[in-house]
Amino acid sequence: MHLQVVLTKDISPPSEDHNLLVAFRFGVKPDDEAHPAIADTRLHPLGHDTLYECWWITEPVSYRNDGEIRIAECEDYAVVIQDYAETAEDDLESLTYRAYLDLLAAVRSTDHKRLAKVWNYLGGINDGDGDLERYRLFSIGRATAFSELDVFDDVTPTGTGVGTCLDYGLTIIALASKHPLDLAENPRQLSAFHYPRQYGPSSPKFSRGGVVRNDKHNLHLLSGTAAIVGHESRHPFDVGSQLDETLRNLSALSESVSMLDKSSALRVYLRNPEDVGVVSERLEAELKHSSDRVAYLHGNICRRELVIEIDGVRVQ
Ligand code: 3EB
Repeated sequence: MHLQVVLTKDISPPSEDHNLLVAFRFGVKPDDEAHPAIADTRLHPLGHDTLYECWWITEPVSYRNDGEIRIAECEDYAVVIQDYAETAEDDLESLTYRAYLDLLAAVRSTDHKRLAKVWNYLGGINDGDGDLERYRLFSIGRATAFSELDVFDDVTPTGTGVGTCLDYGLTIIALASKHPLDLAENPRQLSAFHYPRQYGPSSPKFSRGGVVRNDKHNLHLLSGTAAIVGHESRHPFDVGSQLDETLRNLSALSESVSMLDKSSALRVYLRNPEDVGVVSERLEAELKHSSDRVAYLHGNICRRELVIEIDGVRVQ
């Protein structure tokens, strides 16, 4: 396979022809870890000390730094990794705004101008009340940068926005491509970029799903998906019912971004680590494929009543 996305305990290529486009690390950094395309998500994997989601591609990949930003680039894709330390005193809105301006500049410096997916991991996502909640401040910073740089709703990339439980700080990992990107919205859900005012001064700028098409494979991208129908949260704090609703949302995304088969790699974010048993049992019965393609991660969801969110990719 030209591009392979695999979950492993260490970083070792499936063959000599494979190069690392990006590796998402969940958990503890091993002493011998050294590769320019590893992103520390600051999320802890449930049931493991360390887990990597590795994206291996049979193309040469070049790695460079642009200030604090890391860029990995190959024929078909570019990945941009940004990692900002932060304290409770810092202004998350302006940090996010500057991070996204830098992100878009970095993407535009590559051959891959189309932003396909952005994973956002931020500490203390639910800290602060009302419009001062950190997720809302983050959303304002991102929306302002997108608007200034003409990233309009019809080209808004797919996204994930999840809270890390360890520290404050903002980690942004972005995937861009020169290939066509077909974006999709979910008929069961209001587009996030149209969420009403009650969820914050700026709507969250992400598309629900998308497919990057090239002549070697199609890459299906799924945004973080939770138990939201229309724009409202369903089944507050009830993990079993939220899982069912989330799976209905995933199925309702068009066939083309359907994730539920054995060529997908999923991330399941759980607010309460003790839910991993019940969730993994139900999910794996539903998916009919083995657990080695699902990462269970301790993460907070952008609304306090939500306890589970799922995102993933599939290469076809
Ligand atoms: C939702 O549907 C859940 O702010 O980038 C999912 C995916 C969510 C991405 C983001 C937020 C984001 O609104 C939360």
